[in-house]
Amino acid sequence: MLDCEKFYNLLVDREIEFFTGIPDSLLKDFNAYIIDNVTNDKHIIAANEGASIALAAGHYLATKKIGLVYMQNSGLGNAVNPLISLVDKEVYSIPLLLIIGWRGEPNKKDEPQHVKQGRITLKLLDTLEIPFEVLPDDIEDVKESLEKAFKYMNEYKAPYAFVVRKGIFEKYECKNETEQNYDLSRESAIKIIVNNLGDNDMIVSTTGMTSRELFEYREEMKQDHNNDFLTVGSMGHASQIALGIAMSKPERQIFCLDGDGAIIMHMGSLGIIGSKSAKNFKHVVLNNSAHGSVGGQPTVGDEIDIISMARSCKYKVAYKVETKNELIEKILLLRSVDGPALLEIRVNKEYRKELGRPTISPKENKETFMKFLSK
Ligand SMILES: Cc1ncc(C[n+]2csc(CCOP(=O)(O)OP(=O)(O)O)c2C)c(N)n1
Repeated sequence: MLDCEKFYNLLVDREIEFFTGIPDSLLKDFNAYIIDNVTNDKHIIAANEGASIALAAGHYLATKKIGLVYMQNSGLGNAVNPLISLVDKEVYSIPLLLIIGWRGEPNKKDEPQHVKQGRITLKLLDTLEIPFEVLPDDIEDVKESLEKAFKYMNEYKAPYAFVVRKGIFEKYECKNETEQNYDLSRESAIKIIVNNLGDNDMIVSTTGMTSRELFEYREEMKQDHNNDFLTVGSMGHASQIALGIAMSKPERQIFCLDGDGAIIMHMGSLGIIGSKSAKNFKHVVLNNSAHGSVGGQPTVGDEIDIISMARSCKYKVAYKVETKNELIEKILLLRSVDGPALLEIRVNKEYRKELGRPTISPKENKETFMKFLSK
């Protein structure tokens, strides 16, 4: 296993001073180390993985120094365009070091949304003509690997990648945790929402623990999952799935249960929602100002004003709540008002450690959801 501090020091020895990316559970200890030890002007948790590539490119243009970009392999899709058309050696030729968490590594058990991504990760890097190595788990081997990586990046002025297997980094506990003292956790808010929706109201839930908590609550309540589309992958797109449904099913109320990290990832979608005036579109943002599902790394959810954003994107109404009673009142109101409507709920990032995962497959979920939606 790798000690996060030793790995970080090897990078610093190579003059890496700029870190950016989107968090991943496989990289969470290394990520926590960076959060604790790199100042905010040299570590940017970006909106999405493509934006991280661009940030590292900007850093290089300004300093001639190679930046480090970290991401889960799910994020490679978001990064492909700037990798090919910005930093590629046939375009601006900008070196950067990619650290990619390898979810869905072949022959290791993982969730359905990670299986194909895991299988094609190395092939995808090959196709992108980005040389890579699976990160060794011995620090002496890492030194040699870094030697090779920096030789390549300096000579060809192009990206180089390390693919990181599960369990490579030793545990590192973040010391810079921000205190949160809201009334509600994400899970308790989800329960209140479910309890106050109508039998025919449909939910599209975002990637990560929101979908898992929703699934578990239905199980606990001995309810079926017909009303819920659990967006297990494609982070940041739940609102557009919901909008696509809302536009074609005006007689049904469509609730998107979103996360702050997810709306920030593809924030432009808010403008599209506002422009479409779907009366039945109801956007619920569970704002814990963190990527809660992958380690609780901060988002800018505390700093931006989601309500003003919704209003300026032409949502008809936007509310913000922090307490249980306010939530009950506003969720009922949300059902009755004309949308597009948004409700931001401030929640803590805490979660249940023993939280399970959906036991129905994505295809089963799709089929039962479509059947119920067509009724
Ligand atoms: C494109 C992409 N990048 C990264 C991930 C890894 N990931 C899964 S959930 C998550 C955090 C989501 O944060 P937020 O929307 O705020 O919801 P929370 O987990 O806090 O409830 C991340 C980064 C992913 N699934 N897809």
